[in-house]
Amino acid sequence: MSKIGTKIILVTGACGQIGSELTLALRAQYGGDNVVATGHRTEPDPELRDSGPFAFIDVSRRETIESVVDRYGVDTIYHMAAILSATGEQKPQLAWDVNINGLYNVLEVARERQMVRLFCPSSIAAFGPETPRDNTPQETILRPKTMYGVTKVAGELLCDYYFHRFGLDVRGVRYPGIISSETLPGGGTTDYAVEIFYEATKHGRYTCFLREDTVLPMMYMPDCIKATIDLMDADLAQLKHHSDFNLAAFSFSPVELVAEIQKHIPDFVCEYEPDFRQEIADSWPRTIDDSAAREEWGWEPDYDLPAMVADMLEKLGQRHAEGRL
Ligand code: AKB
Repeated sequence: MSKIGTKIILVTGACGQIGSELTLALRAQYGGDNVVATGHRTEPDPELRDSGPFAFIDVSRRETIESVVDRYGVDTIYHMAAILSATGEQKPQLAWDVNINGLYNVLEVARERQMVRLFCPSSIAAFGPETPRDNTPQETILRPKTMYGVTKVAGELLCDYYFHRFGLDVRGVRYPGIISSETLPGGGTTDYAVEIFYEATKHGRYTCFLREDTVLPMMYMPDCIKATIDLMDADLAQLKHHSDFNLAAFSFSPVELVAEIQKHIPDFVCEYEPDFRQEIADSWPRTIDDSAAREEWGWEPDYDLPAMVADMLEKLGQRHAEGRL
């Protein structure tokens, strides 16, 4: 049950790449019992399972969300469950169902219960080949060519509709590719930038599914968590945007990332075999103008490319040495 004056948070997609680290960060801030982690099918890892409540929900079945929300008295949701770009091209119907019907269910549950706040991420996938690719503006052409991108644009519009029409305080950012050392991503086009660290650490070589010169916007997980929590904590009166903030940290191509890794592992070898994900990457921006996020809620990243690479290799190297990779 909700305790008077205490925020009760639910995280969907809590076993995923961002959800798993976000849940632990929220539990550290608000207390383990006040953050309900939910997943679809994946069993939570021991740290997630033992640090607070966990429940299974299927976001495309509204009653499964309602029963967990009502059981715990949830008043704030971080809706991280989604099908990403590459899986979305292989299973477009599933992407629509999870990303659109799932979001609609979450919005309706939140509206009916007059929740305090809801976070729903968008992505650089909201942009398309007609969007300016360098320093992509906050307000620009949104004509994505992937199903994932279509659901992200529709999701941004739907979230803003709920804000203006029903007064539901929905917030979101357009995440770039996220690089992390704890939970592997799944089904995205930017996943190479995580896989490469595991392969470099374990085997000293990697075959990249994007061309070596494909520049994409990226961000390290600590900055991703900081941005997510800071936007949710921001003063509503300062926000002119709500669900569609551009967000940036740094951009690089695979060959630039390889060169940075080679500063730590000189023998590391990378080969390139572009597949269907190349076309997706070619439709996304290279660099992002995130001045609205900086002005409206003080966004500023802590990590650049060299700092991120050093930290990733230190963390994975330690796990490898302990036989835990
Ligand atoms: C993907 O590659 O699909 C995601 C994203 C950029 O939203 N990481």
